[in-house]
This record gives sequence, structure tokens and C-alpha cells, in this order.
Amino acid sequence: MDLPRPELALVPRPRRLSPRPGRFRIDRTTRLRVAPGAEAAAGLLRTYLAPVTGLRLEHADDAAFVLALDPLLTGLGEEGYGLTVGLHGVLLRAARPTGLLRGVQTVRQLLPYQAPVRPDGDGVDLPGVEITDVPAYPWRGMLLDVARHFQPVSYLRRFVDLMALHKLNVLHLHLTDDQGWRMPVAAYPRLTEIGGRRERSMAGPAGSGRFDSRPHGGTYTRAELTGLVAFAAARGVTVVPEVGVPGHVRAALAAHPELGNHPERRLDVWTHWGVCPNVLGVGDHVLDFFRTVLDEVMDVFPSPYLHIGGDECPTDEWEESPAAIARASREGLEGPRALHGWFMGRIADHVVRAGRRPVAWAENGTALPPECTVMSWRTPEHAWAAARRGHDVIHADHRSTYFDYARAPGPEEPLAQPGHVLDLRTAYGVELTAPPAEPALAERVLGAQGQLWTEFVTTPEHIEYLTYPRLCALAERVWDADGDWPDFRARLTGHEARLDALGVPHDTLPQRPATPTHAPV
Ligand code: TNX
Repeated sequence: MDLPRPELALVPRPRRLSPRPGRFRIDRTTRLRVAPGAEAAAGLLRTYLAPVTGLRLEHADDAAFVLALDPLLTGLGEEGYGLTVGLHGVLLRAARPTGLLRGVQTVRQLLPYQAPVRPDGDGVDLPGVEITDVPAYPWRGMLLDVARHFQPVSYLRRFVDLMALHKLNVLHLHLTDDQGWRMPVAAYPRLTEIGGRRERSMAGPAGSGRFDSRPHGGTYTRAELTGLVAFAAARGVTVVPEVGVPGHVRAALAAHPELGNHPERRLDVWTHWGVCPNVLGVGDHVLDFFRTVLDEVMDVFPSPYLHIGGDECPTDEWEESPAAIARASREGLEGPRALHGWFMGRIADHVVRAGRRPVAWAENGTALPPECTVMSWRTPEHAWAAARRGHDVIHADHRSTYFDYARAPGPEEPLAQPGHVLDLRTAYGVELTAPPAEPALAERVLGAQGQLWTEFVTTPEHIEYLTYPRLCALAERVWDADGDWPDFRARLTGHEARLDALGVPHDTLPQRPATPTHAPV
């Protein structure tokens, strides 16, 4: 497309945008008129503007830059907003506070990319524009796996802030897995004391048999996680924690062998990648243990949704365990394999009773209770099958949303998850639209999310190299479902200048820190 002005290269593309003549200068005379309910958005705007302009942007009742909240604005929903920038003023309006937060990110993108720090308060210009904007889907997420490789909360904040720049609104925090348990649980300190550290890590792909010789570990404090939740909320991002059962639990088994199918066996925190054969036992004490864990998780994370795992759970241990076989028959199940659905059902019930909504990885949802939201990761067809069964679904089709696959073929790319290459076009092509013959299924789609599994990803630079610009593509499709690839490509060139200014290594994997020396907005 012909960009009327490069600074209008917004990602995701607003639903309606028309350039207007003129520009609005934000300088030392600028004040904000902050309507009741718009305080959080004003705070966020100041957070972004202060480092660039040196301005404090105090409140004034007669200010030309207005943040207004009007519940009667129809059609904007929870997250929509309207933005008008003209020579004499700026008006940002929304029906709900979250809509204002989305609008603030648009203002942030409209600012000059390489705005110098101006302690003298000379100011910066916003281009004249008229925008009305509403997202297509309410779940626009990104998973970060901090279990395989830990990242400190300081980095998670940056990750969240970059998501918010793209109007994503869910950080799916993958907190536990075979290779690490990162969430402290007061009742069971061994989970992090033992489960938070492994002796070494497989250096090649799953099954390679090659290892490094470096211990890896890390755990969060409760205060850090609570702080992250608040930081994310200030940007309109919900942190959805994942504590997975009944597979992907080797770190928990290392800390608490009594949770396993062989309570007498001592296992280490797993040092391999791939699907671990060890899974939870099915005794009442195991369910009670995880109910206690989840209660604490729900205490720390106010999110309405809670992810309870459910993926890749080999049933071999149950099929060989007299206790599991007996449990299956007591519960009237067909056999020990059916314990997976039964286990998920018990845990999902607990979450529902606590007033939250369980999310689980699944193909078609066959084994899950209907109250589970299905995160479908194999093929889009599985998502439609789950939707037909009445589940809400989130698209996480691995071929278009697993950003741990290489960005491009060829030996120059760093070691990535083998099996597929996921280029930018493929990320943009994520399937969201219901089959034409079944338009009603569309109502079941909450949205989609990208996943960054971190078996081979140890540094923030590498995280960002794999995430950007593929996240930009996904973010655009979940915001504006129809998409327009050539138009996106054209805007992305301008948008990448923004990423550069933020120190995001979207182009090459550098050996230098991704964090910029100063903090552009
Ligand atoms: C599958 S899909 C996994 C993860 C791995 C990932 C690697 C799913 C829910 N589980 O445990 O990290 O593949 O791409």
C-alpha cells in the first residue's frame, strides 16, 4: 500500500484509519484532561512519554489532550477506542478503561521512532489522524515457557510490554514442566527447592543424547509474580498461569516422589527434551496436593482463566500400575487410559468451583469436561471439532503459532525445534475463520496465541529473535481477522524501525544485549 506517512505504519492495523492534516505537538505546555476512570491510561501514557520528552503531562481541566471514558459509546466493546489527533488537540475515547489502554499503545506507535530524550521539553509531534479501532478476538495471547529455561521477572516485564505494544492481551506463563518448577508454593517448598534446578540440559534435539554440563535453575518469589501481574494489568495484559497435569510433571515428581506411580522411586528433574514417560499417580492424595497448589496459584494470579496442562501424557505407567488399574475400575472407566480425562475432570472441577475457568491443551476435547476451554495445538481441524462439541477454543496450531520452529530454512538459523519451518507468511496465515458451512462455530473461538517453548532458547535476545516479527503477524490477525498480507508487509517495514528503537533483535540474532541503552517508548 502507499503509506501516506510512514509513522502511520501501525501494527496491528487499526480497523478504520484516515490521515488528517497537521500534527499535534506535545511540549512543555501540554496538559492532559484525565476523565474519571481514565487515570490508568493516563499513567501509562506518562510512562511512555516521560522518558522521550522529559514532560510530566499534568492534569488540567481545560487541556487539549483528552482521555475520556464514555460507557455509552456503542460498538467499542471492552477494548475498542477512538483516537483523533488534530492540530489543536488529541481526543482518546473508549467505553471501558481497557479500550483506553489499547489507544495509548496506538499513541505510542504514532510517536517518532527515534525520539531523542529531550530533558529541555522541546516536545514531539503526533501525526494528524482519525482512528476507530476494535479487536476481532478477545484472546490475543503469547505463551512463554519459563520452565525449560528460566527468565527473571525483569525480563518478563519487557516481554509483556512488547506484547502490549502489539495489543496482545494474554501472557500464558508456562510455569512448570518436566525440566523445572518455577512457582513457589508455600505448602510445598520442595517444589521449587528441588524442582527448580536440574543438573544439566540436553544440548541437541530430543533423543540426541548430547548434554551440556551446566546446572540450570531459577524460581520466582510470590512477590515477583504478584508484581508482574500488576505490571501486566497496567498494560491491559492478563497473566494466565499454567501448572500442567497429569504429564509434564517430572520436576514435581523429583521433589515429591509420593505423587508418582512408583512412590519409592527417586527421579531427578528431567535433563532430556521430549515426552517424559513419568506421570502423576491417581490417588486422592495426588488430587489433594494439586488442589492445594492450584489454590495458591489462583491466589497469586487473579486471571479468570487457569491453564491446567493436559498435553502429552503417556499412559504406560497407569497401564502397569495395580493402583491405577483399580482406580479406573472403581471410577467405572473403560481402562487406565481413560484416567487422563478423569484426572483432568477432577482438576477442572476444582478450578470451576473456585469460580475460574480451566483451559487445557487438547486435540478435539473428547476427554475434557465441557467447561474446559480447549487450546488446540495440533491442527485447526481439531479446534473445529472441539468447537462442535461445545468447547470454547483458542487456536494454537503448531504449524502457524509455534515460534520455537526456525524462522527460515538453512544452516544459518540457530538450533530450533525440528520438524517445521515457520516463516512470517505462515504466521500471518493462522487459521481463525470457521469453516464456511459452519459459521456458528465462530462464536466458540476466543482467539489465538503464539507459543515460545524454550528448550533451545536461553537468552532474551534469542527469545526476541524468535518472537519478532512473527508476533507482529499474529497480533495483526487476531486484531483484524481478515488481514491483508501485502499491506502488512509494507507497514512492517516502518514498524521494524520501532522495534529497532526498542532494541528488539527482529532481524539477526546478536551477541549483544537486546536491552537498549536508553529507553525509547
Ligand atoms: C509440544 S504442544 C509441547 C511442548 C514442547 C513443544 C515443542 C504442547 C502442549 N507441548 O512441551 O515444548 O511441543 O515444540
